[in-house]
Amino acid sequence: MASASRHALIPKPALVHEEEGAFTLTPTTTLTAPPAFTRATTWLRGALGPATGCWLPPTGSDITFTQSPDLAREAYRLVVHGSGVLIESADPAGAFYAAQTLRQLFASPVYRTAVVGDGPWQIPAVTIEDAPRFGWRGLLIDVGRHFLPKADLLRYIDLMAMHKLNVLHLHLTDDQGWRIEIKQYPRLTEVGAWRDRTMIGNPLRPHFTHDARPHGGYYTQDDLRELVAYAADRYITVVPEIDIPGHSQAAIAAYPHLGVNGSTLPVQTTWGVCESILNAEDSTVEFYENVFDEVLELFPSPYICVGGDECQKTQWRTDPRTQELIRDRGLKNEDELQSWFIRHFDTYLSKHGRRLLGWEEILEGGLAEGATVASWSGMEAAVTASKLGHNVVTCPMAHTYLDFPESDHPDEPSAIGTPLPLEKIYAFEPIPEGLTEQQAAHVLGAQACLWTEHIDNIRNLDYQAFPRLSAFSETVWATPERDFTDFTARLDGHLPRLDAIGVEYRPAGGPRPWQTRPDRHQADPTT
Ligand code: TNX
Repeated sequence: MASASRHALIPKPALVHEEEGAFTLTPTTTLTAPPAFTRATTWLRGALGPATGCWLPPTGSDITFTQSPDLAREAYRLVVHGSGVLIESADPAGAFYAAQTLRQLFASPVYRTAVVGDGPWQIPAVTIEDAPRFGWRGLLIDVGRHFLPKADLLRYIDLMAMHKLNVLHLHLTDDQGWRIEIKQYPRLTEVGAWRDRTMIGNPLRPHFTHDARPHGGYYTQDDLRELVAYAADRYITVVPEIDIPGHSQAAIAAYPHLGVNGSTLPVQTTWGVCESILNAEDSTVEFYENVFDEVLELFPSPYICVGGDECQKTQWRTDPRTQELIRDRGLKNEDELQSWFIRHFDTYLSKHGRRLLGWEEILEGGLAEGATVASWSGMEAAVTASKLGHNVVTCPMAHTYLDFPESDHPDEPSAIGTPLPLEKIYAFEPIPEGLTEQQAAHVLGAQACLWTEHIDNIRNLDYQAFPRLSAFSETVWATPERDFTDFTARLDGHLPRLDAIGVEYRPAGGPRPWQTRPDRHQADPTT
């Protein structure tokens, strides 16, 4: 434990044993590895080279990667001694995580992108044995509410990899924006990716207003192929989300025939849950099958998220044609219609060898056979679904929503949710109480969520994400015991790494003075 604190390793490895001596990296240090581990070694060379000038030529074996089939999936053993480094893992992902840990053993300037000092680049002799607790170590980024430029998303993939996270849940569509190019339906991005203005502040508070700035953006299919490949090189799976049948107003704005009464709607400019919902015509289902055909081609992920959350069913309830469809299909009510929708895509996805992921509301009218459930309002849906034998991912908002403010300090920039301090996210336990061992095995893992209604730029994204994401990484990677004092001691050594990268995390002392709430500024009094 003491040496884990000394090396400030985050997430904390399962076992750290300090040895006598130290290893020094020099420009002549060599590296050898089996071809299967090339991704990890390519990454390591690119991670150590720029700041140290040591590029690890393959002409010797000072640093040796070997394949040890006895180790578990994603596990590694890392031994540093005076004359070299030995890394063992069964699979390439384990080798990659060992490489991440190895980088953390160096002083924090190793995270810079050019040589700013001469070293020496010395690391202490140590033996580390490590393996993840969960297979789903996720982060959701909502690029629908505010578009995040591709370069920033690539940077987040690197930050996730640094923390040994392995699932990027990309929330690509919502009422306020459609962010993925679909060749067959160009208006989804021509129209759906842009809005005229944006609500500032929380709709539940008395003083909200609008800015007067258009907002938008989208990823081309080549951008997405690049993101997926960049993530795969870092053992991160990108799980795309196309939200249906609610949260679809941007799509309806682009193609009004998808909506319930065919009337023209703008891309939504306010926050909160919209009334608009897709109609349940066969033609709409076919439209989305065509969309998903392109999505599947871009994203090799075994899981595809179809949303299913926060569907206001008023329009379905009051629309005669929808009521007729409900009767024709032998359904009882609107909840069953939603399940009919989701079941259709469950069948579609399993036909294509994929699995459906949906938010907990997909439980409402009966759960589709192959569905995995993301439990977000709390842990109840995780309990229900795992008792039904379905896999679940837990992301209860009170414990994992990084758009929630860190404190109730008036200068916190976020404007949604209740405070989620560092200590609370660090204490998060991904497995709900009251499950048998067999039911608990359905918990694939957990994810933190960066919803972006109130996060319109990368500086605020950094501020909301860190260091809470560092704490979260430990809840999904490390063994279940938690020691917040030990964590904060390691965090003291971890923050300089984030500084070296240029991450504008929230300092422990409180909000950065220039990051006051956006609704204090930019308000256009005429709207
Ligand atoms: C709930 S979580 C939502 C999101 C919001 C978020 C804000 C979920 C499935 N729906 O649409 O962005 O709260 O915290």
